[in-house]
Amino acid sequence: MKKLLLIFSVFPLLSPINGMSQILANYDEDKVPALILSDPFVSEKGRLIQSITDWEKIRRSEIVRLFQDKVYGQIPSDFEAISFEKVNETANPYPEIADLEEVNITVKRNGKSHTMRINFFLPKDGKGPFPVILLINYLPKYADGTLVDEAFWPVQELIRRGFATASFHAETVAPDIAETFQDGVISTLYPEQIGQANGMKALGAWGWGAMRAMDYFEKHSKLDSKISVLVGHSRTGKAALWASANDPRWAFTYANESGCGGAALSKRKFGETVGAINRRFPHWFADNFNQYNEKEEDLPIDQHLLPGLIAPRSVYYSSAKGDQWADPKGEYLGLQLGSRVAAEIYGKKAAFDQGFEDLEGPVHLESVGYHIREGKHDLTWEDWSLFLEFMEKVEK
Ligand code: GTR
Repeated sequence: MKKLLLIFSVFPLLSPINGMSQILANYDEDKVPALILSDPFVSEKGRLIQSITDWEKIRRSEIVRLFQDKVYGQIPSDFEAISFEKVNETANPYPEIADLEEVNITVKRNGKSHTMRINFFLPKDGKGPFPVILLINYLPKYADGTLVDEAFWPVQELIRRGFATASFHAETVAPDIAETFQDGVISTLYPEQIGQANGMKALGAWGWGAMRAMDYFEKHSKLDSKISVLVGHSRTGKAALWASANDPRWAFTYANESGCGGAALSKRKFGETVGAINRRFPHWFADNFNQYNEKEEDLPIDQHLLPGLIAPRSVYYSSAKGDQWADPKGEYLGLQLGSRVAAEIYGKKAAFDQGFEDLEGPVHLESVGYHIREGKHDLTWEDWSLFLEFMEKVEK
């Protein structure tokens, strides 16, 4: 194996963390170690996996268990009751084109309850049933009470195109703060998760929130929850991928610039590394993930196994050229390798032939798609519109 050398450049946005004077990151392709990645099509007992049955019964569950134990932690799904209450506290910013439903979702378990909130817009035009797009939002709630930042969540455009669209703020399920992330759904409903090495952490909790939103969509008479999309950017892109791996009800999963612990291969150690993310955000991943800080080569899996858990449902990744911290090439490779499950097990036209360096535009295949754009780390209209183009092609 090639010897790993790090070039020392300092990621400009990071400040000293946990006593480290600086975060060191590699941005030199020549310094990326040779990759040894586990084969999606060979089971732990050495069985060759070629059929849908063997994939779903043997290999898929092995991979889910490894991601759960070593990377993300559990998403417990049991509870005793769920109820939905419309609250309508905020003025509808788009009364001409959309109806607004603000919904409190209350879940009960072991005599305790947790309430999360979704903000939900339905087109006024047409009877439906409407396809639905859910964004897991992690931006702080807007102080002026506004529900929408159109640059990030383009509600008007989505409504005009005939979608219903909802979002929830990550913090209504689990705060995005290392000291307090448990003070939501985790300590209230699932306290036994606390302290387990593969216990639920913030990314899993946000994924749990997406599942509860889907529980609401499934009961809604104006929605076609079969055409459902789960969208996340960056940290919530990671959460969206893990949620969709656990919940087959999402027809499309779109992770924008989800980087380390999301789309990108950890073993490349390019840009953000496992150690860097675990030190900066100790509340996101399972405690076990710390075992691989500066030891990514020891991981028994890598992110190329994640798209296969979503197959044959559609999965879409996007990157930005100015977001090298998220390792665009590692994101592309993760999807290119990961799409082999859709192609070879499920027979989808999902084989990525192009190398990352040869890309000339978006790659939109039967159930997988990718684009990279100019600019920096952000979820923009360009990202949304290219994803919607992909979706239209798949739906045809
Ligand atoms: C980055 C972080 C990423 C990513 C992102 C975000 O700085 O290192 O892992 O999740 O922020 O959520 O915006």
